[in-house]
Amino acid sequence: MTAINKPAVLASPIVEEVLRGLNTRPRRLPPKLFYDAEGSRLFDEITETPEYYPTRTERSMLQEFAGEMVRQAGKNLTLIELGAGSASKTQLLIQALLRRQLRAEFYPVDVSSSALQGALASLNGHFPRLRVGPIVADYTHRLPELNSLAGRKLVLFLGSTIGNFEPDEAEAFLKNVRRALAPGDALLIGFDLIKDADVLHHAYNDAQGVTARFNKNVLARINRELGGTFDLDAFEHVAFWNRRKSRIEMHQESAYEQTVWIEDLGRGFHFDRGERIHTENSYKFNMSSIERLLKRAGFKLERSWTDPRGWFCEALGRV
Ligand code: AVJ
Repeated sequence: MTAINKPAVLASPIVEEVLRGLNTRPRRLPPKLFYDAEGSRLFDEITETPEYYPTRTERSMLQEFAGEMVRQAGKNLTLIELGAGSASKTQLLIQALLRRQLRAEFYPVDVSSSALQGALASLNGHFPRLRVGPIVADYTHRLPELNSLAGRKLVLFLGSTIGNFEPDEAEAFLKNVRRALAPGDALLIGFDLIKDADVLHHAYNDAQGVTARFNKNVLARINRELGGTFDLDAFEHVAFWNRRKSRIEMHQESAYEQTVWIEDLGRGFHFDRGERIHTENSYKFNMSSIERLLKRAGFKLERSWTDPRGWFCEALGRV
């Protein structure tokens, strides 16, 4: 006779973080919660808006400098990309790499399996000399084991994703990356630079409201995955440049006093009118903050590239 087990309760992986974040004052939700399939799609849509300059700027820098970047990184490279998303910019580095070496391995790591599937689909057929090993993982929690990989490693952390970390977390995170690497390995990391406040503001308040929808998706996701009852029209997208802290802040602001029930947490959350949930920080850097951060994490800033407007920086750190 076949034993039938009781069905296990599959807790959504976001339960803990949502509970913790909504219990904290001021309330906050970690930005990685944006990136379910819908959020990853919305992020890609943000990158197409005229106001959101980082992706376009970084892409044009990779178009121009990918050859120099991989040459600087060294011979016989294995690529690991943290937060790969759809990996559309990475193709430029892969192309440059495959001009210099016959074969290469590429390990894209992301929390979103749908984004990785997209990455795989877009690489498919274009690079017959490339082996791709996608890894679905929350790399902020635990880095994949890199010791067993062959050759010199180049870790890519593009798009200024590092800007989502608090300064102390950024340092701790990069220290972890460095510990996973060996002497001679390298890190190519993108930083969004401090610039005109208006340019920054509009990049996170685009006229079509794509960023607002992206921000709201975190509430929609709680509704979908945890049986939440957020009224999406009762919260407003708020994003502004905090010059003192050198960061863009994004929040959801409760339009009026309300209580939101979340079924899987078995309780309601009361919001005052005007109360905010802090959903993201996006830190902006300058050359000295970049150099300091890399140095503290144990990397030597070996070389950096910027665009003509000085809006974005690609830095090569060496272990
Ligand atoms: C993917 C973290 C680089 O901070 O600019 C875009 C995410 N948030 N618009 C950023 C984001 C709002 C983005 N990063």
